[in-house]
Amino acid sequence: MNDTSSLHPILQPTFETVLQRNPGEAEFQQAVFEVMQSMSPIVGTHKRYAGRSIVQRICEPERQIIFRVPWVDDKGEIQINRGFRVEFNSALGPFKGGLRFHPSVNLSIIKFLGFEQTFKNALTGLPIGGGKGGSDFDPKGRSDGEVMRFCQSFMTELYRHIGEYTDVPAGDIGVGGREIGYLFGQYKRITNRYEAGVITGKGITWGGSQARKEATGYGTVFFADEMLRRVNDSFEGKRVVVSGSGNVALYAIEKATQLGAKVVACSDSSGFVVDEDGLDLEALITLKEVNRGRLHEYVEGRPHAVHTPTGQGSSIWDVPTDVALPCATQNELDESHARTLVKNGLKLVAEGANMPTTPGAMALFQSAGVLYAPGKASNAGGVATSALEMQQNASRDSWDFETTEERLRQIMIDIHDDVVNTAEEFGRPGDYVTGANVAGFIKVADAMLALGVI
Ligand code: NDP
Ligand code: 2IT
Repeated sequence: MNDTSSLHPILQPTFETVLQRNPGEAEFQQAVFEVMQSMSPIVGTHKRYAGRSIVQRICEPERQIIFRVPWVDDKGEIQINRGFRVEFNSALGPFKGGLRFHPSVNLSIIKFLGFEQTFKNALTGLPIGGGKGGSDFDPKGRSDGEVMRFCQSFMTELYRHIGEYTDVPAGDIGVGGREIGYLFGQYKRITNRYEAGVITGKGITWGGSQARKEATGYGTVFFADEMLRRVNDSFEGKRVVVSGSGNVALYAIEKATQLGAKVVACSDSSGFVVDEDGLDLEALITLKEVNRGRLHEYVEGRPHAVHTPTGQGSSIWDVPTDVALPCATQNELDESHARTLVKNGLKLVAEGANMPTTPGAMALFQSAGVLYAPGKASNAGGVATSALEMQQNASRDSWDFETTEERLRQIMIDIHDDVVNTAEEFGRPGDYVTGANVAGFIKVADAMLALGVI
């Protein structure tokens, strides 16, 4: 899959070393290969980024922590999970990135996420390094008490590694406001410090930021809106399909609808829903956020809505659409999905999730002339607003929703312009993948070069 011969000769041995050092870590290797492909056209001409082992150093996490998380379930039985925190790069600021609780979590997934996060955070222009963590704990079907006991045990180990100036976690898949509350509560209890800036995604009344919950989904749509504006188009009247129905998906649906689009489909791991009337966001939020329900319940009492369970030969990407916003998980949109989407008239893809598009699908979109934005640019609004939460915590201030949303919108416009200008400067106009990877890489590499051999 990762054809080393397509890389610049300077990068080939570097990538071989990554393969040898990280055997079997398919997701991590995939993420590194994509960045090296983008760097290939420039390492020959920009010698600064070819020497001093800068690419090798960027591919090696600063620190990787793996720990046992024992906890007691409601039946009184002891459960053991595995916890991770990969502190990838702190050249630009404290390690920053979410925690994912999902049964699929392993070291490869956390490393790919931490690697991507490093460039994403650089693109925000805010002083945050990159990291990621999580556990193979599955919150589905667990009671509030079980989730709390798990979070308390997880933080009992994690607390010694994090801090306002060291490493600042947040949410990701399976980690929302409830989990952040339990994690912060335990941190506060162990350390005897109300150190609000140690974690982001907090509740509004205890140090959280307005618009953080909405930020990733809103930011993805703001970014896509800029892509459309660049080609004299807009969301007005567009058909939109959003995969997932979690935090990122729900607020992408909201903002796209506010901008005049009709969002006709969303999904979870059990299936997808199509509602030709346009999805009813209020009902979705009640179902998913308040009741923690499953998506198939949405169609009850809605004659125009259809639910298709997973495993029946079709997927959400069979639904014809102008705009696709993948907001569920990595590698959820493959080459055959991409072919169907293009055949059905797709114009734009902006990733709300991290690496949801496989390399084959990405290549197909680019060759078909579909506007395509990689997650490290288009979903950066979540972590950017986390950095705004840190700013508010540091100044013991809190901003109103409109101010915070406007800051977020401006950050997404700035990232968009930075990515577009970088792609143009490096001879790939309109190529958001090259633009994002090169612009992010340069910011991290320049800081590392200035800081000596770190
Ligand atoms: P949530 O846990 O809130 O929602 C995840 C959604 O994706 C659910 O609908 C879930 O369905 C679905 N999903 C998860 N795993 C799979 C899978 N293996 N197959 C099919 N569907 C799946 O997470 P978020 O919305 O926070 O995260 C979604 C994506 O966005 C992730 O890639 C995350 O890394 C990325 N992201 C999140 C940010 C944030 O601020 N939260 C910021 C930037 C990126 P089900 O309920 O059935 O599991
Ligand atoms: O992937 C991501 O950018 C996130 N899960 C958000 C990270 C954060 O620190 O807000």
